[in-house]
Amino acid sequence: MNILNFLQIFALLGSLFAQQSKCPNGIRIRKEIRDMTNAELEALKNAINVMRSTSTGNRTETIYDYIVKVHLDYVPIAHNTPQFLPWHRLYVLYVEDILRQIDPTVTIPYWDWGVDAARPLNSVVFSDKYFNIRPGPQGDCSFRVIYPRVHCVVRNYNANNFTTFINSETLQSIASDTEGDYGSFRETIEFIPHAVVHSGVGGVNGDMTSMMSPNDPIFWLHHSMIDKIWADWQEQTDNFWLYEGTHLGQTASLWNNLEPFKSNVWQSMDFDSLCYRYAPLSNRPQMLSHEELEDTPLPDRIPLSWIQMHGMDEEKFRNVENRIRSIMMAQKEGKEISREITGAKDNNEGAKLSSTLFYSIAIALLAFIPAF
Ligand SMILES: [Cu+2]
Repeated sequence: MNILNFLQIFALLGSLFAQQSKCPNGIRIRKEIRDMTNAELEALKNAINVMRSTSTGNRTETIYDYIVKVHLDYVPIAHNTPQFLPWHRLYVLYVEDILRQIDPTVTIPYWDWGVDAARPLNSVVFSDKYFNIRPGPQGDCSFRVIYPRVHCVVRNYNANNFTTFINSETLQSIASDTEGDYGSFRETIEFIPHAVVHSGVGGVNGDMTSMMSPNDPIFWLHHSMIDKIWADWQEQTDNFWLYEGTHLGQTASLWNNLEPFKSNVWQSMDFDSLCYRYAPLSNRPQMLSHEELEDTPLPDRIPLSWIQMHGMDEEKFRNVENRIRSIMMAQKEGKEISREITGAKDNNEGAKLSSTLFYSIAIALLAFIPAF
């Protein structure tokens, strides 16, 4: 056994031990929304409704509205930056903590829209088991919100012509990429799979299409899914602590603070120590059959207004979009999927090995210190 193997085993034992000892209240299991019982779904809806009816004391603002405002206030930090994934990880966790103060049994489920890619509107997410917000430009007044002005939540899609999403096959190619570049991974996820759901559900002038997207409760399920894809990617060999580097002129450091959460990126990376886990989708076919793939149209292109609202470079965005579309086209034709899904890599191989070693040792030490 060489020293690297030894350190890896040591780190693995350490992280298991660490998760047990750091989580005296147990580990939260986030299920796929279809795997929740009716009682679990009701408990989640009730807790969200308590947030929506509890005032913060600031005029008509509720706790729910306040949380929407947090998202709006941190737009430049949390979008089109390396912090996109860690910031939203802590944001979902923050809301889950509030929900659990209302009902300690609640966790935020994820919505695996990859499974629903071909027929998204058949998902339980769009049924009254969850929040059945009816589509239309006027909004659904069973769900009222106040930012940026008092209105009824809008999902402005057309049920006869709803976009498809990025399917599980394509997501798996993205999440199993071990070429080791966080910057390309983050960009691929944020640009396309993330945006297609926001823009598809929100449509023109819908809440999910805006920076007030958490106004629509579907946001939590969607961002839980985005976080799960990142967690799946982190669990690939050597990917766990990948973050640092210079990407698109932005310096990404594990020591960067993630305001307003009083945490830095490093603390957000290790989801074990944040005391939650994603349960895999139970016993359901995740991959579409070849016939279904052939029948499924490609997702709609992301409107220019979305790209501009996020300050993203249109050419770069369309390159990523075209790469994903060509992979989906190849699937339809029954070809092998390319592994080169996240495109050009930054050159950070050297940094990768040394940081992996460093963090293996760091986790192991952190895990064992409390034992003495
Ligand atoms: Cu966001």
